[in-house]
Amino acid sequence: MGYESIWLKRAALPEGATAPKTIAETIAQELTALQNLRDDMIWAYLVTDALPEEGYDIVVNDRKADILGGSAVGVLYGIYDAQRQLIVNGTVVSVSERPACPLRMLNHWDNADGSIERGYSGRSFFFDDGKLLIDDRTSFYARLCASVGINATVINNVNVRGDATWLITDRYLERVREMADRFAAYGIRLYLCVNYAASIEIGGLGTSDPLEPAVAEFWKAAVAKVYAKVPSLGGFLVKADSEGRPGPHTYGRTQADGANMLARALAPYGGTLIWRCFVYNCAQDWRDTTIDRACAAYDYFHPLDGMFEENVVLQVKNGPLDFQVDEPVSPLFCGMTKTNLMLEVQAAQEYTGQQKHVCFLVPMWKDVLRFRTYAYSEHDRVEDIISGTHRRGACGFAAVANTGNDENWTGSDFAAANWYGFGRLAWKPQLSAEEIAAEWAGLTFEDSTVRNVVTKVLLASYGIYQSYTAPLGIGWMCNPNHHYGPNVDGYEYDRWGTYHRASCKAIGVDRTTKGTGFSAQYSEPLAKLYENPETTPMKHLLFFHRLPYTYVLPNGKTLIQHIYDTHFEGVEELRSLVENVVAVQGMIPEKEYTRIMERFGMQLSSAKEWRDRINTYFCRMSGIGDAKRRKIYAVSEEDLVYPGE
Ligand code: GCW
Repeated sequence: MGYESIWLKRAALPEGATAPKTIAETIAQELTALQNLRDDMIWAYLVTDALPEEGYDIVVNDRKADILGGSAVGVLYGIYDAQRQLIVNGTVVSVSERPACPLRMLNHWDNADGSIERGYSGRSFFFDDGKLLIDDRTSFYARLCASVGINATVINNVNVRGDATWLITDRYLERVREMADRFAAYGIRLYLCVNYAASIEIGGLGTSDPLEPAVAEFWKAAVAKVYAKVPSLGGFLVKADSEGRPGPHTYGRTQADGANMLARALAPYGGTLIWRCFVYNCAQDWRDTTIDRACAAYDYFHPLDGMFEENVVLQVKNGPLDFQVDEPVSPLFCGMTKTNLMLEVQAAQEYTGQQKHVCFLVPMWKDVLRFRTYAYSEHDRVEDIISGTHRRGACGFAAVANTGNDENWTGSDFAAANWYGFGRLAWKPQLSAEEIAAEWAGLTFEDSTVRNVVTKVLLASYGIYQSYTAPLGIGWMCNPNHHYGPNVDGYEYDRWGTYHRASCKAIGVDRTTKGTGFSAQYSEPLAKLYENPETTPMKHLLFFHRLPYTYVLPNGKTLIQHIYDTHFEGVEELRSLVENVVAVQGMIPEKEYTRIMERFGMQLSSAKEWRDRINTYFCRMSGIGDAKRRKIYAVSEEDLVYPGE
């Protein structure tokens, strides 16, 4: 086929299998794949009303296994579970599974011309040159998604421009339907991103004011046309009033006005309107220390809680800024108890090494999911909220996808574990990072030593990446625009609201009530905890506080020494991680091994660059030397002091 079906490659489809057109055909193919994995067992399946729609039970009795599903999709998920068990463990045991999040969705930032915004794995396999691509890869993609329980996908970029604005018109709808049918055969619903200003750009109106009846009429007619052609469409995803995209603010209207107008057009067809909360002022003056981008989403949306239509879901990025290596959880999860919420994370490694660095994000996502919001008297974790525990309407979990048309789908072989892990967590947030890493390694590699090494590499990778990049939750410090590699002041005097404000004495933005007031957006006791550096989690210390380099951390080190130590140690830990993989060279297929080593080479040189730039910058800035006298590029030893010596 010219490309690899990564973690399912050992669940071989029947010889000559063609893209399934219905879910029944998919089940038949996957049952054969299952049979091929274990042909001495009898596999049977049944759809039963006794189970929730997407749920399944596997009941194993000696040599017979019954797969019961609440629907055909439930059965399919059960079959994938059995395949997984067989590949990873060699046996299958009885299980009973129900998905946690109702919506388990990928967001692709693919443009109609075939480029991918923040794509690190080649070009789009959905679009090329203004056309929709539908081929075997479409179905392989759906297979991979369905195998981890992903049930929704948005194929076009949230920045909807040019041709993509026309996806909801006759120009594309025939092909959109074909695409939707391909996905439906795997239980996946297609969603589209729409251009909020479509009423102007394709509707010929002079406005996209949500309260203007002609605008609502435009959308009603557009949606009617879309559903006449593509009845299975899940709905729309919208980025409005964000980074130059149009939105209701232009007309002095609220985010709720905009979202509700579109939601009403979708409601008669059962469509869902997903509206992003990534709204902030991206034309800030760096001189103005009173504006804090971190506050923006909550400031805009919290006053609107309870004012959204039932078929609106607000999609909230995990942190208040933008997919940095580590951010505190968005306070919107504390303050929107009357609104359907969806969590958005980024599997595409925009700020986490761009799929050149190994960075398994599941441990970070787990922290977000486990986060207690204190917004409810019980079941108040983010994972409860996005599972719809407190709401009737749709809720869920979305990841910005990290795929492209590279042979291995994700550029870095290890990055596939983030795609895989996202799906597994959306299905079952209680799975541990260790379980997910071991599952993925077990599915992807055959040798048990390799599986162990890979699991270890994945689990260590996030902490290592964190240690050699921007310290203690402060974020950014990367090169502007493309966001790869270190540049401490890259965003310091820019318009994006992303400042560290380092001086010769201190670093950080005071986001307590004495500063920008961001900490007060959280429920108690969180607000109080974040108010004080001593009770703020160390990994987010510089997100909330401005502190002197001599501040003593809970680990007994000064802030500056901690920066030096983590940066030196991070690179050394990375080196030893690479050595672990080198040690199993002969046990990994050569092509994969070569690819992995190439990426490690890039990661190592980039990690060193991060280490030296960060250490040197803060050494020169603070005039404080490294107590351990390691190599830092201070201009002159005479410039430095060594406190306590
Ligand atoms: O992280 C930023 C990216 C933009 C992206 C934006 C968003 C799609 O740098 O490329 O645009 O977030 O999430 O909308």
